Amino acid sequence: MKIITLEKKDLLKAFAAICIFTKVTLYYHYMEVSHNYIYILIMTLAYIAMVFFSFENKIYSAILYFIFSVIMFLDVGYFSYFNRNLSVDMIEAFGFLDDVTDSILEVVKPKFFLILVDSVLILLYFIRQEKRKFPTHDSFIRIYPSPKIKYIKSLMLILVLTFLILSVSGQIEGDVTTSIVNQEFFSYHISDIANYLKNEQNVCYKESFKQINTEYQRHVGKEWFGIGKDKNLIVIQVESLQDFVINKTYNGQQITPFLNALIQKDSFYFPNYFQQLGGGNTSDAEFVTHNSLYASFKSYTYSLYKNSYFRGLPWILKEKGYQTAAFHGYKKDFWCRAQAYPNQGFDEYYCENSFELDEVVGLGLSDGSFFNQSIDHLKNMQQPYYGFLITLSTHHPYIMPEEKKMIKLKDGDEESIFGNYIHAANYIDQCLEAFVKELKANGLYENTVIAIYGDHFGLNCKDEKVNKDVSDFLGFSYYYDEMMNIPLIIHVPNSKAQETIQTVGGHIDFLPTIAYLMGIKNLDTLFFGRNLIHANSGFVASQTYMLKGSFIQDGIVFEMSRDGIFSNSKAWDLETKKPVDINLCEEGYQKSVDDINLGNFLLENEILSKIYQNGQTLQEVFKMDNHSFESDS
Ligand code: GP9
Ligand code: MN
Repeated sequence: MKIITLEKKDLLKAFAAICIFTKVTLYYHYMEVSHNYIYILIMTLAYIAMVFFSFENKIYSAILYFIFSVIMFLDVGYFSYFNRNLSVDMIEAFGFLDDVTDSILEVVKPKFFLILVDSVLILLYFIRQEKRKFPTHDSFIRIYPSPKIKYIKSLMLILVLTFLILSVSGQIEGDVTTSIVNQEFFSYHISDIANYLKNEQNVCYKESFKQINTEYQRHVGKEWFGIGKDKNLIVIQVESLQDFVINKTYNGQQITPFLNALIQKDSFYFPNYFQQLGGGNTSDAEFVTHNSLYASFKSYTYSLYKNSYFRGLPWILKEKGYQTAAFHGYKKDFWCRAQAYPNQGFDEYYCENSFELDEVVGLGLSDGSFFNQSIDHLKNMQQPYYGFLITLSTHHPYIMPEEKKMIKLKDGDEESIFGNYIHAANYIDQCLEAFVKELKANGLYENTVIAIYGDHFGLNCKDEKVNKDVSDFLGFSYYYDEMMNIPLIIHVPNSKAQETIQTVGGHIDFLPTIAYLMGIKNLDTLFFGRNLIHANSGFVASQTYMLKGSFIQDGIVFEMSRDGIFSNSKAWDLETKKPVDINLCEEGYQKSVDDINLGNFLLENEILSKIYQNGQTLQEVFKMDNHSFESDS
C-alpha cells in the first residue's frame, strides 16, 4: 500500500516538473528572450527547484511558487504592451489605470493565463494534502532521501544562491552575467528591487545646456523667425495619432483629407517626428512637449513632480503677456493634471467640469463637442493667449459611433483594431476641420498659430494581428520606428510656408521649434531639444518601447538589445530598413544614455528650481552634487 502511494507521488512529481519546465519555457517565449537562452532557462529552473527543496512542508513552496507565477503573469502582460520588463518603479503608476480597463483587458491575452495554470494546480494539490493531513506527505523527505541526496541538495542551494547574489550585486562582471541579470526572472527582479532601494543616480554632464542654447540663438533672425510673434497659439495634442495615416489613401479614400490639405498651405510638416515618453503616456507627451526635458522612466512625471517648478512653453509665453489655459474633456485629476498644471505655467484648466457632456465617444466627451465648446472658452480669453487642447476620442480601442464612420473599410478590416483606428483617424480629421472652420467663423483664425501633433502611437506593433494588418497596409514590416512616428504640423495662417522638414525630431524638440516661430529671442530655460526649422541634424533618444540607449539620428535607427549588451543590438536605415553597422552607433548610444540620465538628474534634483528660483548657476548645481561637469566655455 505504501509503495503504491509513493509511485503515485513520484508520477505526480514528474508531471509537476514537466509542467514547470513547460511554463518557464513559455514565459521566456512570451518575454522574447533571445540571448543566452539555455543559461537563463536552467537558472530559473534551478531557482524554482530551490524553492521546492527549501521547505519540508511543501505548502510554503507552493504558495511561493504561486506568487512567482503571478509576477511572471504580470511580466508577460506588461511586456506584451510596453516591450520592457516590469519594474517596482512602476507600482505607483498602476494607481492610474482604473479608467483604461478596456484597453488593459484588450492587451492581456487569454493565452497569458497559461502562465498561472501549473502553480494553481500545485497549490490546490498541497492545500488538499494539508486538509487531509496525509501522513506520508511530511515524512516523505525525512524518510526516503539518503543523507547523500540531502547534501547534494544543500550544495546546489548554496551554489545557486551564491551565483544569484554575486551576479545581481555586480560582483561577477561580463556580458553573460549582464545578459542574465537583464533577462532571467529571479536575477532581474532581485536586481530591480536592489536598484530601487539604492536609488543610484549617475549623470554624465557631457553636453552643456549652454551649447544647446547657443545653437538656438545662432538661428534667431533666420528664415521664418517670429512669424507667429504676438499671435495666439493653439497647440492640439491628438490622442494616439500616428504619422502613417497622413497623406495616405486607404481603399481609395484619403484617411486625413483635412490634414493633408492643411500641410499644403501655410504650414510646416515634420514627417520624421517621434514620440519621446518616460514611464507615463499622454501626460509625458505633454510634459516633454512643453518643457523639452526627458520624462522620468520611473513613473508619470506629472505625478512624481507635481509640486516641482518647471519653466517650459506656458511659463515662457506667460512672461510675454500671454494668458495660458489647458483644455481636456476628461477627469480633472487624471494623470495629476490639476495639480501639475499650475507649476507648468497654466493659468486655467478647463477639464470635464467645464464642459457639457452632451456627446460621448470612447472614454468621455467627444472631440467634436470638445472643440466646439472650447471655442466658447477661447473667445473669452484675453489675447494673446496660449490654448493647449488635449483630445480624447481616438483612444484605444478606437470604437467610433456608426454615424461618425465615413471610411468604407475592406471586409477583412471590419471589427479589427486596425479598421477601428482608420475610422478614428478619419474622425479626428473631421473634428479638426470643423474646429478650424469655427475658429474662422469666430474671427479667431487669422491671428492664431495652430500646432497639431500626436501624443503617442495607437497601434502596437507587438500585437500580432495589428502588426499583420498594418504591415499589409504599409507594404513593409511594421516595427517600432514606424510605430513611434507621430506627425507634427505647425500652421501659421498667411505665412506662405509650405515646408516639409525631413530632419529627425521628437517631442523634446517642440519647445525650441515653436519658440523660434513665436519670435522668442532668448529661450531662457534649460532644454534638450533643437529648433527643427534650422537644425542640421536631429537626435531622438528613446527610453520606452525601444530601450534606453536606443536612438534615431540622421536616418539611422539604433535599437539597444534588451539584454543590455551593445554588440547584441540592431541598427537599420529609417527609410530603406536595410541593416546598418552598429559600430557606427556607439557615440549615439552613449549620447542617448547620457542625455536621459542627465534628464533624470535634473528632475530628481530640482535643478530648474535651484537655477531659476534660487539663483544658482549651472556650475554650482552640478558641482554641488559632485557630478562630473565639463566646462562649456
Ligand atoms: C486621459 C487621456 C488618455 O486623460 O489623456 O491617456 P492615455 O491612456 O492615452 O495615456
Ligand atoms: Mn494618449
